[in-house]
Amino acid sequence: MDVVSMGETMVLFTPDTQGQMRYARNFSSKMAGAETNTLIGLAKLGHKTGWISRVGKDEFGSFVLSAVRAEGVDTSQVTTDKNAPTGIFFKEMLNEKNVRIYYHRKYSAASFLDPIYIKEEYIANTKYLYITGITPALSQSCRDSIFYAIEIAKKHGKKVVFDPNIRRKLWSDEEARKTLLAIAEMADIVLPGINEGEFLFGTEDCEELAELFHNHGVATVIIKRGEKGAYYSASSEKGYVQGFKVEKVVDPVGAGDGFAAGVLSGLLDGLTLEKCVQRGCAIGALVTTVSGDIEGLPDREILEAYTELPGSDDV
Ligand code: KDG
Repeated sequence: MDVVSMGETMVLFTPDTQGQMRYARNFSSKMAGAETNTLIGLAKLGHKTGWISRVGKDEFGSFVLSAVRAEGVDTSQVTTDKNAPTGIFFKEMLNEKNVRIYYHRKYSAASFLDPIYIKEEYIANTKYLYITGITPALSQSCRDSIFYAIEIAKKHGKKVVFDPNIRRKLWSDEEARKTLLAIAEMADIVLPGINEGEFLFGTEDCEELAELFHNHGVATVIIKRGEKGAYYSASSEKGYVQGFKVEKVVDPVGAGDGFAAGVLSGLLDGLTLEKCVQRGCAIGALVTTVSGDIEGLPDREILEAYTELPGSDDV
């Protein structure tokens, strides 16, 4: 595998109309989950990816599993739980900029992920382990699973890439801060959004934030600045990358996962850090142009056509 990740994927219901969801009568169903969003983004670019998770032994579980598999992600490490349901969630689009998420995932099958379901050789045989801050927020056994997976990756000299992906609905601020910093300290590359950096360290200054992460032992820090682009910092290179212009944002959710796919894909292709970050920005922008988390993720042809813009070649 090129990249392995672990986390929950749910059925996503989106009202067919914008506005308060209480007035919605028709919903479209899709599937989404931060980790599989990134794995699917990578698979669409031709990389080999694998997902570790649990789904319920129910119709939604079958849907999620076959949809993730159909996108080219290996699902051999997904186990089925006959006692707990597959999680679902709703995305209320008040307008393109104001989106509210409602989870129905407490005691879901994925929240019963446990180290006993993790096979050492699966992580030992990947190039990158990709972790987000959502999984450790789901339950104590999910948190244990994350730390166990990182321990395996480190034992086998694999790189750990971490997106804090803070979900304040899932845990207290205090618990989130403590756990996310502990994970960041074990990661090789950290990809926080600017607001997440502020949440963790109390500053929105990119350069200061990067230094603070470096002081916590993180070698490479890439800070997402939304439509403004990103800032990257490693011992060998640092700098700002411009964001890609988007004519009309349709749905901003999932842009960060697309960004992670772009960065990881660039690393796998051996690009410079700057080019990796540019690819991340391009994919993040593309994701926002389409409704749904994964539907805007590009294949190579679409990515190349999109990035054939002045000053953005070789992305
Ligand atoms: O990044 C998008 C995800 O937040 C969304 O797909 C749902 O995975 C999800 C979560 O746990 O919030």
